[in-house]
Amino acid sequence: MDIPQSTKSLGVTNEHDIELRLKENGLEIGGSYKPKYCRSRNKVAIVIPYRNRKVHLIIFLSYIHLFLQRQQLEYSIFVVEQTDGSPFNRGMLMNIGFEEAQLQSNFKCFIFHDIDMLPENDANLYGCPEDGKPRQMAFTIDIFEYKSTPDGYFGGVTAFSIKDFRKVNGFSNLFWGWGGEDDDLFQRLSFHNLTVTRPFDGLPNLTSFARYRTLYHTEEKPNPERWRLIQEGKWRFQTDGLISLQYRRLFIKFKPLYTHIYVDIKKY
Ligand code: BGN
Repeated sequence: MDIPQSTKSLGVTNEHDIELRLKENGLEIGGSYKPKYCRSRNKVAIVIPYRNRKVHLIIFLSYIHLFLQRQQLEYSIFVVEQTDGSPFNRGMLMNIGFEEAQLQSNFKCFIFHDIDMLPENDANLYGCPEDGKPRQMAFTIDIFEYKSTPDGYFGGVTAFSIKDFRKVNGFSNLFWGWGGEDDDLFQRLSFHNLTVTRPFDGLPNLTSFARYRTLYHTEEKPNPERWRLIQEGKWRFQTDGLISLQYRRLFIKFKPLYTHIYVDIKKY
């Protein structure tokens, strides 16, 4: 596996070296970890929607495991991969990760994480948010020149208690192609009076807690339907989401660095 030069600074070499190194640290099969010398308060499931980004996957995993371990978290990583055919459906893959993770263990909360986002600051805590307080983890991002993202931005990396994600009925399943599913999710939060929190709440000078670096990729094809879907979203909050989720799981594999769930989802 060829890892780009720019990521060597993250200590990334190749997949096998990373597996060995992380195993020495105590990583268990399926990409699960428990701190050795203390008990983590809650168990966190990290859900990554995925297709065709092998190099990103290796870079992301080699970075995020060490990041999470420095925070002494108990966690597992679920990579939910969509088969070829239909346009990518980020929201639906997140919903699937949410349901599948619960078949494996009793997670208290979920972090829905794009594969191309790397948290820069160890003070950005990936522990569970309280009920009623979903968290937007990314506030300033390198590709936006680290300018503050707008109040309504709820993409990239978000954290939910299990109860809140059920309450909002998860993501919409109807966003095929790039864009809008996160805006729809934000509307779901407002509809249910859930307050968005951020890693630096109460510490307004420390927005740098929520800084992210992104991994480069070519632009995805935007979904031309996204504005209409967002606009009409409110009529579907109760009927479209976890409640209407349908998919075929082709396999689940417990790999050294992550649990790999391969799914067939169709655009009807
Ligand atoms: C927005 C996208 C989001 C995306 C952010 C950041 C839309 C819907 C029409 C407004 N929303 O514009 O999905 O996370 O950019 O890239 O395209």
